[in-house]
Amino acid sequence: MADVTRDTLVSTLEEIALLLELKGENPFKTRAYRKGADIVQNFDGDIVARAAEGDLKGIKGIGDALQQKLHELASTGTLQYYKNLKAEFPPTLFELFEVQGLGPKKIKALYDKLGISSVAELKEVCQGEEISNLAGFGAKTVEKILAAIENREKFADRFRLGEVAPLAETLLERLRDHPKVSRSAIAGSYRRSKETLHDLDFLVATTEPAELTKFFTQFTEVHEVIVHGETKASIRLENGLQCDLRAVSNNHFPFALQYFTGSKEHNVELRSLALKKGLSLNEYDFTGEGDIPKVNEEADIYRALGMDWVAPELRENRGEIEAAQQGELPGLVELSHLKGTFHNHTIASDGKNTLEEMAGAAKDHGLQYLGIADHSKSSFQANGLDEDRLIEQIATIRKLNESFDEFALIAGSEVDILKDGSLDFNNDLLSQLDYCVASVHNVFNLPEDEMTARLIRAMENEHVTMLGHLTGRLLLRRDPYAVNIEKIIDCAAETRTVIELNCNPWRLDMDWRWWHRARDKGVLTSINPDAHSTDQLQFLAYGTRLARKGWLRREDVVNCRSLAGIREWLALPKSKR
Ligand code: DGT
Ligand code: CA
Ligand code: CA
Ligand code: ZN
Repeated sequence: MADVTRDTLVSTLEEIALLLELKGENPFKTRAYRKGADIVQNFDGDIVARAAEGDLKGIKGIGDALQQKLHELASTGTLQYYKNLKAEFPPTLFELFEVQGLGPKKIKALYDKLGISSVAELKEVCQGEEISNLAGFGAKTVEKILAAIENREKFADRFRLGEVAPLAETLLERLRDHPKVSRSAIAGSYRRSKETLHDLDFLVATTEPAELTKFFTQFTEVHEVIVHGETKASIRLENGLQCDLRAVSNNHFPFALQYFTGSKEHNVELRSLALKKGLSLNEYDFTGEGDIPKVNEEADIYRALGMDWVAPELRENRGEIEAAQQGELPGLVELSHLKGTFHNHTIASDGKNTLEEMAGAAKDHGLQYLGIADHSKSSFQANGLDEDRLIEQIATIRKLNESFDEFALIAGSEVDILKDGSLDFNNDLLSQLDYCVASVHNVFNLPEDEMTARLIRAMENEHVTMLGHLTGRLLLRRDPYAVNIEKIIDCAAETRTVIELNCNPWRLDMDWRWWHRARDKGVLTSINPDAHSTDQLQFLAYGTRLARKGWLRREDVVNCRSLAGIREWLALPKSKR
């Protein structure tokens, strides 16, 4: 039986609602499913267990029909009603739901009036004349749909780091545990901690390569074997992710690891350095006329070329080679350096856990403090707090803090930056907080200079400690909004505003490519999980990987300070930070 989670229940109910809508069923019925999905999503308690046990009586908004369906789904892993409903439509129809900006109403019109049931058909019809006769499909809409399709194609077969990491580590462990494997690694963009990846590059050192490639192609997650050779295999997993395996001898392993870690640009530089020393470097060996350096591990290769070992995150040919030759690589921040974190949500706005639960989880992560930053009132879709609720939350936090030993919650807010750059709360209220994260949550489509001015105005406020998710991007889904990042960095340096590194794997915002420049201007960051549940404190690991990729050191990351240190820092006027 497939694992049923809260997400399974929610997405099944939502899909049923869509399908009923497509069938033209009575709106009350569709609404009941949508509402049910919402209730399940926000239910405070183990809804999956209760559904499995058939114990859903008395939950407001979930009637008998829904109760039965949730019970069937949670206890058996499938739902016959949903299967039958789905079978009434062509399977490619479901692709349409993935096109941004295409809601159920439009999908229904396309399906009913033009018989469109796949993205390919949609693209074709959008490029023709016929569609302009359809109500609701003006030139602008059609243009947007085409752009969304293009986006979808552009992002096809790329995956977010956070989306593949748990699976990647599971598969690596399986290879590592194989009795014939002496060394193993995931190389490629994964090892370099790119925010999105095309495929995973596994590497093992073994005396039995053929046995290992066979083992690999027989993983239960395999959907398709693309290549199966003696020393090399490629598989596609059920989720569409391609994984390559190369099986090499123990002697070749350091060379293969170095080569397949990339980046290509970094390797090109390295090979030309080798040539200057009369050495030829490839994925197996050094070769050449004179003395051949002895290599047991990757660092020996770098040493032989007269440079320090380069952390994989930095291998993008963005200055790391020169720094390594001069012994000037940065000492990069590590997860264990983080002593606390800011920007976390609770049930007061759109989080799933209470203040106490979030504090407990932060302690479990070894943190000394946790900044709470629930949404502000303009983010009504996220149940943002108004002035009274925020004042009450501050008092609750102060009270709770009396019960903690060597741990503290820090009272903040994620304050909306309004369209004109003013903030959702007045300075009087902001001054009662320990800190504040300021973020944009609406009106994304301003021209670049207006958006930049909007953010700058917010940063100029004495009470704005840090800027949240700078560009609003959602990786592989929503492009960043137009903003002049160079100007934002300059303003952050001048106003002593921290720019957060939002660790949510969908965001990883500000982008890693900007951090080196920011840090050289003295801008500080805070590695923030934007946690909406206790589980999401795990995101700190992704944020740390991306901070390293951005050349950041412990001293550049404000939440590496101890509780005492951060209190002192927060007490300073902004200009002194
Ligand atoms: P991606 O697209 O996210 O999979 O990125 P990578 O960097 O993992 O790229 P991939 O999987 O094609 O190759 C892994 C590494 O192998 C790459 O970073 C450098 C090395 N490599 C692959 N093909 C070539 C090549 O044609 N020339 C050189 N110099 N290196 C290569
Ligand atoms: Ca790769
Ligand atoms: Ca590859
Ligand atoms: Zn936010």
